[in-house]
Amino acid sequence: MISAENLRQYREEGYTICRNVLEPAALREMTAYIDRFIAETSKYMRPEHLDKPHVWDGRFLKFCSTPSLLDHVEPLIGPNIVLFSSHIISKAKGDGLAVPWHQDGIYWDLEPMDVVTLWLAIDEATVENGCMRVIPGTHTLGPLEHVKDTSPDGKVLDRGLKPEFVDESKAVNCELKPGDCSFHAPYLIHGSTKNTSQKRRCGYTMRFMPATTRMLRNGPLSQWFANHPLFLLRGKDPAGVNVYANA
Ligand SMILES: O=C(O)CCC(=O)C(=O)O
Repeated sequence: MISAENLRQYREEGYTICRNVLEPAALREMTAYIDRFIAETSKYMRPEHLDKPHVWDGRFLKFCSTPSLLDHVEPLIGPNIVLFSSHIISKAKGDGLAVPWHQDGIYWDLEPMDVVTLWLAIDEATVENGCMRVIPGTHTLGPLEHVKDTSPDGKVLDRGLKPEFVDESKAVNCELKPGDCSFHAPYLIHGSTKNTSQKRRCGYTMRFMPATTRMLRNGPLSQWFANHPLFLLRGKDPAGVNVYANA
């Protein structure tokens, strides 16, 4: 379960790590399904870019609804849990793209920006294979300026933070074993290096928000969000600010 120390760290530092959030059998099932999904999509999509698989494939929606995962999310955002998005980001051995330093919140039209990302390790994630790196405490800075990413390594996102906002000397490596996860807040500065190792690094990110967060369908990013489905996975909808695809 998530501990009081996890909650303190998430609140004060903007991230925290929990071990063994999935039963071994559930992890095996998810890993086998993701392996097959990566193989099937490999002809037309890099494995870092498998965005929103839960929208197209109900099995991923089921994975995101795993009770042990939601039990960890609930103390962070409360009992009414909405799946906002998910993304498989797998860096193949010897050929895994870097993720530039960024803040997730600048890509989202949410009000308030109350959402938590659960980054589930499918493979072991280490410094060598490009585990996620975070800069603790930066989640309170609010949105910062991002610029077109021109580095030869950072190609998963088209934009990265202006270098003046990133103090790499303060970065923490989120090293995880399969079945562990990290949680991070929307404005936490984070990124990862490319994978030149001989081990794949696959993670499945799931982004959850409380039912009180409104997703703007006509906001500045409406080309992404006008038709983006939300799923109420646990609890009720007392706020009534969104429409849910599974209601
Ligand atoms: O998987 C990574 O290296 C980065 C993931 C990320 O940026 C995110 O989950 O918000």
